[in-house]
Amino acid sequence: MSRTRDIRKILIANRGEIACRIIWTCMEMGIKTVAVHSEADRDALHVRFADEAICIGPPPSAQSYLNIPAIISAAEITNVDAIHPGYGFLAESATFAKVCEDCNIKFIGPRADVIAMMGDKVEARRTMQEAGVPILPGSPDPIESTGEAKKIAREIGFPVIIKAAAGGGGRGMRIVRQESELESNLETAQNEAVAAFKNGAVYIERYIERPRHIEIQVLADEYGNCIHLGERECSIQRRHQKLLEEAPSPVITPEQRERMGAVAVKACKEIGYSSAGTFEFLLDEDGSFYFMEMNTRIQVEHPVTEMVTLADIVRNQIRIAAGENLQYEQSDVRLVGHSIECRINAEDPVKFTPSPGKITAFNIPGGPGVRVDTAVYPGYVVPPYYDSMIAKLIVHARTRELAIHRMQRALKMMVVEGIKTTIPLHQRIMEDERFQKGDFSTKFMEEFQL
Ligand code: MV4
Repeated sequence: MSRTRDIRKILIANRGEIACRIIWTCMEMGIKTVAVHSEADRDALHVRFADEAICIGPPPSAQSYLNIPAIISAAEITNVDAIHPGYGFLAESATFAKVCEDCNIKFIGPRADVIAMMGDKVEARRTMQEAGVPILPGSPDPIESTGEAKKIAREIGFPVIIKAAAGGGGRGMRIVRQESELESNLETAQNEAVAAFKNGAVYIERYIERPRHIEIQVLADEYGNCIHLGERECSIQRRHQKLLEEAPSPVITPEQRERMGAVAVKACKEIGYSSAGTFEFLLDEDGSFYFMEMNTRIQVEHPVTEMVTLADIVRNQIRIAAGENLQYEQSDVRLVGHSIECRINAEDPVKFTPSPGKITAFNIPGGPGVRVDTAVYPGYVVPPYYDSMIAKLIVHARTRELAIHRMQRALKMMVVEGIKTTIPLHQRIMEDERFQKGDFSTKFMEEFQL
């Protein structure tokens, strides 16, 4: 077994449940941890459980969790070997990955140039096509003129979707159903892209009306070894925020899984991908799948994959970052049972508006097949500055039906008082007939009434 660098101490450039999740694995691996925190997070659990903690700035994330000089200074002062970025914040900043590299601190993730390539959706599409990944018919380059947009839209046929090259996660998209609407939508999309990303480049794709969002988890080491850990079904979302995820997808057959997994693994090898990563696909009603985006970080919903594979994805990220070889081959990966994750947000479940404040009572469900990833506790005050997710409730059972039943009882025993949460919404989804049958698309929540 090779190992090119020792990782004895890791700085976690994040907060909340994912910071605690990373600390769990570091503790199990005998790796020391450094927490960084804003002035609003002095009483946060990641600060309490890390071996050392450093305040990096005022509450707004632009001055703390996104403050590269402050984070690098904390890393230098504490003499860490590596930085784990978690998700969000700097996790997909090619600049941050490059700064870490230049400072001789291992960034736990893929190379900076790979992050940058995947961040440009036009370049990612081209790279994936060259690697043999199916993509939707569309423009090979950013659209330069209305005439060009019309020509391409006629070739692929309406409806089409205009997306920002620097976008992702659903921001700055326009659906166009007929040619007469193309010019105005193109202009709006370009203006929105400039405003949101300071980059007006947009491209066009065929629009799929009722897709499912299926993503494949991969693990790749620095020596070209790569495996996939199956798929996650992420179609149940609202305003491009996922609400719940499951593994496996109720509609993916073993053959389909093998096809999607093989495509993702081949692409990773061709681009020199290393670390954990996720390929997002749109699945059409006829079973065709198309590349949408690649996420070069650990994701919020990684626990459902951990439950059905028994893999620890954070442990694998750390081992890969230490220059170790992947520990298993594809034939070692076995999916067992079914897992569902409900994201518990401090939000009004009807209006989806934030509901920060003091948690007066808090109970975590237990029992077989129940996992809760959280960083809150009774008396904790949810600050208004960050993402509203306060916990992830994850269950595992032998079948999907049993997993739904287990989630229903776990939701009843998950008590959060003092603030509003999305728990009642999840209870309603678990009771929904179409959800129970696995008969849904990304449009599920538009048709759902609480
Ligand atoms: C699409 C699409 C249909 N056709 N692209 C939304 C997030 C961003 N990553 C891309 N998105 C979509 N792209 C084509 N060609 C539908 C969506 C979409 C969606 C995708 C996944 C999960 C939820 C979604 C909700 C609305 C639209």
